Amino acid sequence: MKSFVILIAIMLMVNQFGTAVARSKRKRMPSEPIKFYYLAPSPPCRAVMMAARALDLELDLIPTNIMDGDHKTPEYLKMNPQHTIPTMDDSGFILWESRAILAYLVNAYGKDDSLYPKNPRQRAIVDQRLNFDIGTLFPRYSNLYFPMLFRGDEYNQENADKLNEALGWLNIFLEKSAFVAGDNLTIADISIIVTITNLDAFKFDFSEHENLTKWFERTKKALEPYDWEDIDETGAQMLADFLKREH
Ligand SMILES: N[C@@H](CCC(=O)N[C@@H](CS)C(=O)NCC(=O)O)C(=O)O
Repeated sequence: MKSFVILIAIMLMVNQFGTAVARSKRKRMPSEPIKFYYLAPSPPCRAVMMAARALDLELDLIPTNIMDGDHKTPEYLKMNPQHTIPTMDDSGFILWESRAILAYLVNAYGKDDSLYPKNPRQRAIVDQRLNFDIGTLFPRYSNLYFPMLFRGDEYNQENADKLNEALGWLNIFLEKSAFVAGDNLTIADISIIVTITNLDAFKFDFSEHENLTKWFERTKKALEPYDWEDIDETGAQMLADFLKREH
């Protein structure tokens, strides 16, 4: 009798443990599709759209044409006074800044933490790369290309050299790992690739950076199932066509 009771108790514990594991692995989903204010060629919008695909999240896409001032309407400014795209609205929770959105989506809806690891040191490296992206790589890209895209200015060699220096640092980050923040794809790769895809479409030659060139091929492949071509390559090509028209 005693051993029968113990057996039942063990079975109950195993069952509860199994249920807890199943619950922790079950994916949380938004109660309704996340509203996403975007424009197809916008690099930060492209990063979030690919991450949403990787997380199997449905976005309610709301085209927001910054050329027509859709981002400066009173309604938009009430939501995001900084008037930037992308902006997301997850059942009333509003967020902008693409890298913050990427982190939120993985934290809130990732079935695991592989895209944004919880381990403090691994996460710190992802954060360092994201900060490098927003603070160094993207500004150096935009210093070179924004004047060309939006003012029709000439190519500036000094700004190109600065951009190339940042690419050199990225190349060094990639000496010891397959992806920018370790051995697997993270949101840092997804954030950084959109700039590199633009450079590729603009025919900026970064082939001297071998690790970077190999990483670009590897990351494109990793993102293929999440519509890299449709989202990232197509968006970059739109910008490249615009650049050609300006020159
Ligand atoms: N750091 C921001 C940059 C957002 C940004 O500047 N987006 C551009 C389009 S790519 C924009 O909204 N420009 C219009 C404006 O700033 O008024 C992010 O990553 O979300």
